[in-house]
This record gives sequence, structure tokens and C-alpha cells, in this order.
Amino acid sequence: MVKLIQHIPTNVITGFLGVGKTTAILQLLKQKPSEQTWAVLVNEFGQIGIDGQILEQEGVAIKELPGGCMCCAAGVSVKVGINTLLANAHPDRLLIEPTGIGHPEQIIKQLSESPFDQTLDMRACITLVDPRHLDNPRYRENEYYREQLNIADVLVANKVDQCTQEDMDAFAQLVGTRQPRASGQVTHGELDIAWLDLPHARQQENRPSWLQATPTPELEPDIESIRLEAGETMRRLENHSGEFASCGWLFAEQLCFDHQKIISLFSAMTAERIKASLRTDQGNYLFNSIDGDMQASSRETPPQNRVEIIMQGEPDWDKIEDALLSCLI
Ligand SMILES: Nc1nc2c(ncn2[C@@H]2O[C@H](COP(=O)(O)OP(=O)(O)OP(=O)(O)O)[C@@H](O)[C@H]2O)c(=O)[nH]1
Ligand SMILES: [Mg+2]
Repeated sequence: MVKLIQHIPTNVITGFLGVGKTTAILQLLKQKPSEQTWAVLVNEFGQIGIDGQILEQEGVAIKELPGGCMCCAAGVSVKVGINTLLANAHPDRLLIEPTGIGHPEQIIKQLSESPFDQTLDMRACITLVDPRHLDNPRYRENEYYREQLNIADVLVANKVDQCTQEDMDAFAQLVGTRQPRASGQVTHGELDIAWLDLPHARQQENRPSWLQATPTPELEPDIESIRLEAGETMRRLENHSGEFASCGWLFAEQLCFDHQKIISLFSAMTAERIKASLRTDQGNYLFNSIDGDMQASSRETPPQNRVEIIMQGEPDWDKIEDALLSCLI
């Protein structure tokens, strides 16, 4: 019998690099009704995905789409990625985290059109903002950032623990101007699960008639997550788009890094974003840095020894690689 996949409630959770999208998805997963299966599609700018590892847990199907904005990447990999995820997991809900430097408007448009209009039911797009950035021209004038604000059905201030009263006043003003369906002020991505079922603006105005059932998309080959070949100790993959460049390194599992040296290296680096999941002499750690704000959190699950760095301009990746290698024990 053909199993039908149709009208899967789908939300895009967007926001700029490091604003807290993955943290928010983790919080939503904690609130997931236990009888439901959810799927998460994580799209990263870098070639070496890290968020997928962070989100991995029981009852949740994860698919990573690394290597740049999913609307600009080859459409076929997006189609294959989503179809495979749906066909394998039969989820009750799909959450999508696009890269913070991508085009969410275009992504939502693609997902609202054929062939996805038959399988996905686009619900509210939730945009996270860090109120500390609202007055910063570097953000205000950024095309990705502006698009994220434009498509918000729900506008949420995250990291309010780091904000001043002026930052929060600026957020209140933004909400007043934009008039989203809902808004909130949270820390650590503590989103209200009820926001997920608010409608997406575009669809409410022009709701398609997709009442007929459609067959499950054919199961196409899975997108392999990047792995080292036997005997390989390191692989480096770069990506470049517009003003942003990224470089990711995958190191062999048995390699171990000096925790203190890694902290010093990442803290001294001027990068848009640094993410690393590493085995260190002090245990398995996730390192997270945005605008020089470094956080290191220990993890039980074995890391895959990955580093992903996003910078502006044309960084000297060889030099950074030497510095990373000098942190090996
Ligand atoms: N102080 C503080 N830190 C937070 C909060 N929310 C998230 N973070 C931290 O911010 C960092 C980035 O969070 P992520 O959830 O990875 O952000 P993201 O938007 O998914 O990042 P990208 O996928 O790289 O764009 C992590 O170190 C989080 O622990 C918050 O409310 N307050
Ligand atoms: Mg993320």
C-alpha cells in the first residue's frame, strides 16, 4: 500500500549567524508531544555541518544540508534531502533551520510551491533577533538580516539576558513597526510551542487547494554526511559566497586537542562565527563563538572532531589550519 505524506506542518526558524536558532530548536524538541516524531532539516553555510550533531536525539530525525544557502544550492539536493527525510521519518512536524547567511524568503517560496506544496504545510516562520544588533548598521544593512525580519510571522528577541533596557526598547519599537502575528522576549531560545501552529502570512492570504492525497515521494539516495576515508587524518573544505567565506576541518576521531590552547586560539580570532565539536584533554567539548563571545560546553556524546569557521573577506585558512594543528596533543 502506498503510504501518504501530505500537509506536514513545517516551520522555518530563522535569524542571523549565532542568534540561537539551534538552541531554540532544542528547546522546542523538549516540548514535543512524546507520541509525535519530528524531523529537523539543518542548512549550514559551511561544508562541515555541526548543528546536526547537536540536535541528534531520540524521536527526532535530522538531515543536514551543509555547503551554503539551501535556496542557492543545487535544488536537487534540497529536494532529495527533504524527500528522504519525510519518507524515512514520516514526521508529524518538520522544522527547518536555514543558514543565518541565506535567503529565507526564497526558501519559504520554494517550499510553498510545487512539488513541496503537496507534502508540506508551511506554518509560521519564526525569526530570532539579538536586540543588541538592532542599532548596528553592520546588521541593519545586511541583505540576509533584512530578509529575516521581512518574513517573520513571529518575531522573537533571544539572549535578553545580555541586553540593556535600550536594546529591549529598540526591540519593542521593531515589533511596533513590523506588527508580527506574535512576538516574545526569551533567553536560550525558549520559544512557545503554540507559535508553531500560527499560520504563515503568505498562505493565509492565498491558501492553495491541496485536498487530494499524494503518494510518498520516491525514496532517493541519502545525502552522505562528510566522513574521512580510512587512514585519512584530516580534511578541509571551503565555501565562499558574497562577503562571507567559511572553512571546515574534519579531524580523525582519535586526535585530541589541548583544551586551553583551543580556548586561547578561538578567543583571539576575529571571526563571524566559530563552531567546533572536539575531543580535548578535558573531555568532549562544543565550542561556540559569535563576535568574540566564546562559550565552551562539555558533551557526553563523542565528538566528530569538526571545526567550522566563518569570516568576512579572504581569510588565510592555511595560517588558521597551522594554528589548529598546533593545538593537537
Ligand atoms: N547568553 C546567552 N547565550 C545564548 C542564548 N541563546 C543561545 N545562546 C548561545 O549562543 C550560541 C549560539 O547559539 P546557536 O543556537 O548555536 O545559534 P545558531 O543561530 O543556531 O547559530 P548558527 O547556526 O551558526 O547560525 C551558543 O553558544 C548558545 O549557547 C541566550 O539566550 N543567552
Ligand atoms: Mg545553528
